[in-house]
Amino acid sequence: LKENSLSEIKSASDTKKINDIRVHVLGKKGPITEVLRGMRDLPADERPKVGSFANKVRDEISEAITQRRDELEIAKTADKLEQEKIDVTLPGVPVKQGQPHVLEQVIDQIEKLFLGMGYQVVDGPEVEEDHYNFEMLNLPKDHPARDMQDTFYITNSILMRTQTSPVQARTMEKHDFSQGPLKMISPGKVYRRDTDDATHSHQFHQVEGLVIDKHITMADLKGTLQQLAKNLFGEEREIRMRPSYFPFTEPSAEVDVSCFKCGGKGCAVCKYTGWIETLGAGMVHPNVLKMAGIDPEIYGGFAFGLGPDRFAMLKYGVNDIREFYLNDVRFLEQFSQKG
Ligand code: FA5
Repeated sequence: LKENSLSEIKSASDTKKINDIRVHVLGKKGPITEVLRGMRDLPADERPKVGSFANKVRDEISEAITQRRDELEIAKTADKLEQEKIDVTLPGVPVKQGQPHVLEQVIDQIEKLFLGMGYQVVDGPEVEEDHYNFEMLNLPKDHPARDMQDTFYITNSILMRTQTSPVQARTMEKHDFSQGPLKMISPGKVYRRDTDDATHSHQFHQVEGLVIDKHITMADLKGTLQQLAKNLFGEEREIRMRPSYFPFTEPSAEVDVSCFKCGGKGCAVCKYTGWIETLGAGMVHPNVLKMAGIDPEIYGGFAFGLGPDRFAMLKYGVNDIREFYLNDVRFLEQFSQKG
């Protein structure tokens, strides 16, 4: 039995076979167990002899099994390593590297500029309450100016925000002026039931800006926006402010940026006037301050809301706002930051 088993173990070619042999020879119903079990029928003086012999055979077989199993495992691992060998000298497959979307790049640049001027960047919800999107901004229900921003309503009082201005309402409400003035910007997505065309999208971006302190004037607003235009579009750019109307600012202005060096691709968005409308702004309306719990006799400030999509069009001479949302890699790759 021993010789047979040992030679079978030696020639076993996989671990399953080894296991079969172990069960067959050493298992509960195997011959060795049988011998050991049968010992009670033997005369007492023969028991130790037979017992130690059977145990010795069992130990030898068991050791041979362990040894063979180890050999097979090692061979298997070596085989696997051989098969999975990697030739590190082969040329690699280049990994396609992504980059921030061009709108993200423009928003980043705006954030950096304002952070440098001591503003904080504040987030707000895109699914907003009518209360913050309109009412707190001096636009009560049925106010005709609501028509200026055709709205996606979810329920009577919940909507997709049409502007980033609700974030200023939310921030004003919470601000503690004993800690200093309020200076914030709030970038994010906004939604309107506008028909998509070359300069309008039903979902676009805005960056809200707000400063509230004592003695803030329209000159502070103009200086800030001039700084913004020059930082984004180049030192040679100018801005102009045209009287306008927003319910939450008084006076209000529409702000245009000059299309310097007309004749380049940028001219297409500038048409023939030499100016492009980029943002709305004004001095925060006393009603808006009051609703947020701020005394308009003491504090005042300016606010603006700009469209990074229009900024990006002007900066890079993109003629159609829809390009930003088609996600054609060939278009997006043109704005690689790799230099
Ligand atoms: C507003 O949304 C005001 N909340 C801005 C504001 C903030 C005024 C604070 C005063 C004080 P308006 O609807 O004009 O204003 O939009 C602001 C900017 O968003 C526009 O100048 C334009 O750049 C951009 N914009 C507006 N509608 C669209 C659209 N459908 N697609 C792309 N950009 C748009």
